[in-house]
Amino acid sequence: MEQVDQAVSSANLPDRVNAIVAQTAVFDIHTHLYDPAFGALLLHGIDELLTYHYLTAEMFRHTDLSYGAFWKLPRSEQADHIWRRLFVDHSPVSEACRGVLTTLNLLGLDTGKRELPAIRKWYAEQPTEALVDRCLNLARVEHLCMTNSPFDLEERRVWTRGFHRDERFVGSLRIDPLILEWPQAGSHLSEDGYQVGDVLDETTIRNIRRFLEDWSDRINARYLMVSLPPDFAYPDQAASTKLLDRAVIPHCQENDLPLALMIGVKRAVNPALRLAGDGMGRADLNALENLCASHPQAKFLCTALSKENQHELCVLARKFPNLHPFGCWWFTNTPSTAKEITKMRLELIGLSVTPQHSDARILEQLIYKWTHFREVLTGILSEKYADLARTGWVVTDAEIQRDTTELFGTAFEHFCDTPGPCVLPAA
Ligand code: RAT
Ligand code: ZN
Repeated sequence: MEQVDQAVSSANLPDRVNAIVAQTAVFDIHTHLYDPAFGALLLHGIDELLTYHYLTAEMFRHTDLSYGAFWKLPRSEQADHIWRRLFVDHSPVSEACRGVLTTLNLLGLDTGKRELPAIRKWYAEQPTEALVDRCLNLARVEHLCMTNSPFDLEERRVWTRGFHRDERFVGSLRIDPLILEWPQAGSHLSEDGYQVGDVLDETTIRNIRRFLEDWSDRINARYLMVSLPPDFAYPDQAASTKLLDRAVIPHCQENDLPLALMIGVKRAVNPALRLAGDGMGRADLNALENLCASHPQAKFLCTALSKENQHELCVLARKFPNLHPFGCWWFTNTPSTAKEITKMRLELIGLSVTPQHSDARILEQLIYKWTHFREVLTGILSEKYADLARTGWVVTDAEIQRDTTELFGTAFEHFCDTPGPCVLPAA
């Protein structure tokens, strides 16, 4: 009798898992979206969706237009061009194209008619605030992290002016220029009133730390973040090692903030493509291993851009509890690769991971990025629970809910909120 019950409960596992995964609220831990108070910095609308840099790069594989001629076009004509080349001349099967259609479809628009003017007309009638609510509700995103750069003048102006915060939009402090472009980045700090010199002496380090303190406070940062090239090395003779060891990591530890590392991006491989021109490479994760080992009381979030780095990243996470892998980043955010990576992570480190972030740059992308990932996760969890059921371990709905909640945000929050995960008594 017990045997039969187990067979029944594992037979409808995909439906039970789907019902739970589809409804569970998400904390999206890395996006490029902004609190609506930032006005035009929060991108939305069909022209932004169609000119997303993932789509722009794909379009240039199908056009006779020169880079220069394309960039001179007004945004709506760029969007028309991408629509014609990627959606009309060919079936839109790529993940970024499909994403536009999933998004429009879930917003209630008729994609079957293939009429861009009708879509534009609908958009013109949507107040931004209502669109924000609608997108977050459809994506079931409860909170999301912005990417906040004190090196961006437009953004800096809004923070300095001050505004009433929308609690759904959480701050994160992005510091790429500080780590990767020292001493040039120093000019931003000087303009901001922090006296720094090219040489990283005591005074300069003290002022960099004040800068980090002030900005972490101002934006109420959940973590600090930097994206790194594949050849990033640590420790190293470069300024980055000194900056990490003497300013960034001590600041993170003192304030109990994780440092998020996004490893593997080669910026401007084809500069003519502008934002779409970044590439990637397989990184040397010895740098990450050295960071985790030499700063056991610091906390590192990490995502890797190369598919080839994913296994090493998981193995490192097994060795270092102060390392929390997250997200299928950028070129790895396609259903087949996200499936492979997520499955491997669950198999190697169980549920102590945040398997996805959206990286949405345009508000409505939250809808497709989360819809598509929920499909991937449903398949993987169903398979894993079915494997367990065959051993006699049948999961309850409450347990499926607990696990999904963990993957969609509480594992991340727990990692952020647990002080010094490695402060273990010596054996
Ligand atoms: O995914 C992207 O949109 C990339 O352009 C990058 O923004 C990347 O996610 C990053 O944060 O550096
Ligand atoms: Zn990003």
